Amino acid sequence: MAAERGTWDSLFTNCRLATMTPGGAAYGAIEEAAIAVQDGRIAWVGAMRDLPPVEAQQVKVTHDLRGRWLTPGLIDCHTHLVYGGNRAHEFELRLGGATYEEIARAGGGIRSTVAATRASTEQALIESALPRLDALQTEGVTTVEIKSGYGLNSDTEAKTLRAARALSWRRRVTVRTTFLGAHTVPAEFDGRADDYISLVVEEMLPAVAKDRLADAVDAFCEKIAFSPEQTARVFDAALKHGLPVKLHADQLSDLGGAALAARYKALSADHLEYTSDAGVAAMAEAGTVAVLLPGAFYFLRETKLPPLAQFRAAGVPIAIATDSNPGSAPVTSILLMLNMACTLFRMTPEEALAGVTRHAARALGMAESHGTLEVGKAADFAIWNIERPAELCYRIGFNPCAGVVRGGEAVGKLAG
Ligand code: DI6
Ligand code: FE
Repeated sequence: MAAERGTWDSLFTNCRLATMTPGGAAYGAIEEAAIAVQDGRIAWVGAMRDLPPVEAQQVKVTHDLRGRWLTPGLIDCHTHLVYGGNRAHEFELRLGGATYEEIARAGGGIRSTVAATRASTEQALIESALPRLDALQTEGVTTVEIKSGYGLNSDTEAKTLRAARALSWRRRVTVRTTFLGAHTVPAEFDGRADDYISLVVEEMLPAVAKDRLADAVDAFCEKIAFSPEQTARVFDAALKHGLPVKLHADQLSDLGGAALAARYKALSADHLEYTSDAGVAAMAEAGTVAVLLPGAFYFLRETKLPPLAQFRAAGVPIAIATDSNPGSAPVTSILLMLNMACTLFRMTPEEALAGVTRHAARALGMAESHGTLEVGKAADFAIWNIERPAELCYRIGFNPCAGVVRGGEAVGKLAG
């Protein structure tokens, strides 16, 4: 927190900071605080009384936040934001008694979104994702991970990842892309899952890596998708191309996905309702983040809770994300996920907030540069009209966000 002499691009004064740095006060809170920005990064953070004489700093712009709370920009570390169409009809079918798995096995589910995504132009995919991205951003999200996985052929997977990257040029938001070619077996490979995996590892993944379209590789390890052996083939190829891995693991059944992900030093294993004690231990050992997705849990009316107590006891970092997708989580509210993480999973508000900041950054391999308010990290902030951080988790359907700053620049207008 040493005062650097020089010019600050902006200084936010009279705020309360939830720095989310671990080990000290709850939420890493600093009351009566200030935070300064230089070249898109945090240049100074601390208590107002320790602020070096402001004249000496030649601050370009000062924002008096008049007691508002400021948190790190929120990070949605697991979404499938780019896709064609929607699946409201399957929602009706499920309400009529069909299960998610039955619909998938009957050729609906992911495959119906694949058909709509293949039929969409890249531009149409961008345009349809923008309102969803805007909804997240309005609630303080500054970084979003976006997976492919509704293309399932080389052209459409690449189109999806390009559309995802393009979103970051259309909005002031940081996008991390993940190649999820192994999401499900496409209809044209029915009964030939191994052949499809060969296509993924021999053609699709090398092309995605060559064009630098993805920052990580994911797979869906599940009875209705891919076996642990098939998943391992995808992971071997990912590591060969220098890409870190993540996994949709143990969502509907325990195939040992969490332990498999840990064996590959995965950044994260996600969903995890059915994860065993051995899976938890393997994740702890590997430093793999547990990404919990309460929106999918809720929307599929799952009753098996992820092993939260075990994750806590083992010291596994827990992140929370929307899983925004048309089938199992048509969610575009990160604040609602904070609420659900607390009400459904009994996480504490502080754990939930760490789950969309510090731990979410780690799940994306961005812990060095994002996720907490510390000198040198990206100046990504959300500003809130709240009295205490727990309010972010407490309300349902209310957005107290008063402003968003990404890379030191305001997204839209900051509330005065
Ligand atoms: N698990 C999920 O919850 C999403 N993908 C996955 O592997 C849902 C995908 C969908 O139903 O469209
Ligand atoms: Fe997902």
